[in-house]
Amino acid sequence: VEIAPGAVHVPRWLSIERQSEIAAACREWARGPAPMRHTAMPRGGQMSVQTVCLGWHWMPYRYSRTADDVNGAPVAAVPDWLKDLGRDAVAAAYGDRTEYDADAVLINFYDATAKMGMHQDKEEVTDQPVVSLSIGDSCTFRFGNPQTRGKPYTDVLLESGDLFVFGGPSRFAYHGVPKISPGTAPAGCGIEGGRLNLTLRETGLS
Ligand code: MD5
Ligand code: FE
Repeated sequence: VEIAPGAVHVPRWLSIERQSEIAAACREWARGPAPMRHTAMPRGGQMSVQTVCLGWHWMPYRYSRTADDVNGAPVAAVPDWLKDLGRDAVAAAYGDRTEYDADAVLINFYDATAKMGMHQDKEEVTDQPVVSLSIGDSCTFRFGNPQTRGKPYTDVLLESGDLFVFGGPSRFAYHGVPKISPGTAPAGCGIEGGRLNLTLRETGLS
């Protein structure tokens, strides 16, 4: 389903088995080398979402090869199976063969009350698409526009197993997660309560 040019939603793209395998891998990455944590923001306060990164570590507002704002540990590598999944995701969304080499993955965990405010992802220096995978509780995803944080936007329900690819003119649109729907995670997805979101990116950094 094309929500806007370059923004493609593929509901239930991941099988329930695949979801639980990915969730299990994320549970391991959440333990280290840099543990999952609430990212501290530059003006004080912290994000309600908890994050752990692969490949490149994101902090406000730059990428590093080491988790400088956690424990300084080198960031775990993006495994080949996850790069392959990213390539398959881009092909599923755009329907043709693509070269896509995700070198950064942000793993976000939302508990029942976590939210993400409207923002753009612009620390990457390529315009390659962002691949988003959702596991666990459903959420309301707010897809905006590249000009302003405010309206117009479209609210989309993202459910466990859904794929969303943001490319082309949608790559730098504002977006956020205003609400999690507790208790909506399907049995067997590997997440008991809360929502896991993986975003795969090509940073263009070296
Ligand atoms: C999430 N994560 O559901 C979202 C999925 C983040 C973040 O926003 O920065 O970790 S990624 C959604 C995204 C990425 C790039 C462009 C657009 C959306 N977009 O144009 O709407 O936890
Ligand atoms: Fe984002």
